[in-house]
Amino acid sequence: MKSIRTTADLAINGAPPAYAEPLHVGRPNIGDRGTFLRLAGEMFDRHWLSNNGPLVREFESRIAARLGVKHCVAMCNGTIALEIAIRALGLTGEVIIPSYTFIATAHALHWQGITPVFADIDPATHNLDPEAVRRMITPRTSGIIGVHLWGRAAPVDALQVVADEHGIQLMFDAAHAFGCSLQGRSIGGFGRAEVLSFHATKCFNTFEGGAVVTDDDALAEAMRLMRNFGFVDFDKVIHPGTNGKMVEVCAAMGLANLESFDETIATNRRNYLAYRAAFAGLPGLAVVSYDESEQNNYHYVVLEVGDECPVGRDAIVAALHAENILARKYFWPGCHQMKPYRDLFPHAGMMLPETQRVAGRVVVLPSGTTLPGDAINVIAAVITRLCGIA
Ligand code: T4K
Repeated sequence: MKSIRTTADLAINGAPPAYAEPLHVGRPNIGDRGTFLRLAGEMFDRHWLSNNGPLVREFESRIAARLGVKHCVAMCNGTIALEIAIRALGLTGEVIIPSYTFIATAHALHWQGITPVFADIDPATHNLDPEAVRRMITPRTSGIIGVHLWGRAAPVDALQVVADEHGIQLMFDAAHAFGCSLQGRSIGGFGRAEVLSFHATKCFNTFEGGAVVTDDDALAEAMRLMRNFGFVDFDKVIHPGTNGKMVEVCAAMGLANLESFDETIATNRRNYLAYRAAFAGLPGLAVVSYDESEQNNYHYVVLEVGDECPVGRDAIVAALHAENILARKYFWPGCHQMKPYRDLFPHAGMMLPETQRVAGRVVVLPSGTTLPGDAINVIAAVITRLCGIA
């Protein structure tokens, strides 16, 4: 086991950190290189690199089959996929989202002149609280975007009730939730549409990439048009659009990574269980749990630092960073505190007490297939020594 110092020791002794190379949250999982290189070679032979090529089409049908949905519309990244889904659903005015999410959820609305209205979360799940959503509805509200944070399902049924009561749309940002389920059903088939991210840092990646999945034929058709400038034929555009296309080399990466995805999940689960065991019974420290009766991708190992912990979240992050362990404060300070939205809603925090509390106590720890064998013990030792409980 590596020798662990406190940040104070480091400052005094100038000792080197526990790891010479940083340990990252979101270090990419890279599947079988042989499969990827074979597919990339075939792509070069075909001289077909983008624009709905055969690899993208195969990738889309494999994702749709895995999730049990009718349509997968692959895109260049999750943010553009969100924007296209939002536009295809005809959302306007105000849309309710959590503030406790990655900034892309808010930006995808704001970028299109739609106001993101932030509703508070349930501190037990970190997901939207349906009653808080209900409180934020106004005559301008056209929809709700639930986020399955950490891959744990948002309260789909309760949000659908709220949406139906008000005749507004419901879709999901499922960027974290590829490979996860709710009541045995794959995430991907809920609401009018769900948006996936296949960014390099996600448990399953296509370098950059994303997709909208849906059972709605007309919606899928509209999104296929929108991601390719509205073209239906040479010289014929029938819809406003943008360039949201996934390229062939990204689909090749996705097809290669799909082959090892179940192994990736198994590794993530082992890491998650080892972290849970390492922090079990320690005052004020809890690894957020995944429901073992569901499918989970176990990608995010989320440590909550409660009031009973002798040191605060920020001190823990600083101690880990001093050891070159780049733990993250996702999604602090909440979208509502980021400049574009703080300027729009300077007093939003008054409506978001749980968001502010949770955002101040969460630290996401490194995991994934590249995690060194000793890392979980080292990380636990840094934290427990800092807390004076080791
Ligand atoms: N909705 C939600 C709920 C999301 O979480 C996201 C993305 C989206 C929508 C939008 O989907 P995309 O448009 O991105 O497909 C990272 C990712 O860039 C972002 O995709 C992700 N969420 C978010 C949770 O994490 P940052 O700002 O933390 O990225 P960055 O550059 O700090 O990288 C994270 C860590 O990964 C670093 O420690 C470095 C390491 N890393 C990164 C890359 C790209 C590597 O080791 N290798 C790499 O190739 O946002």
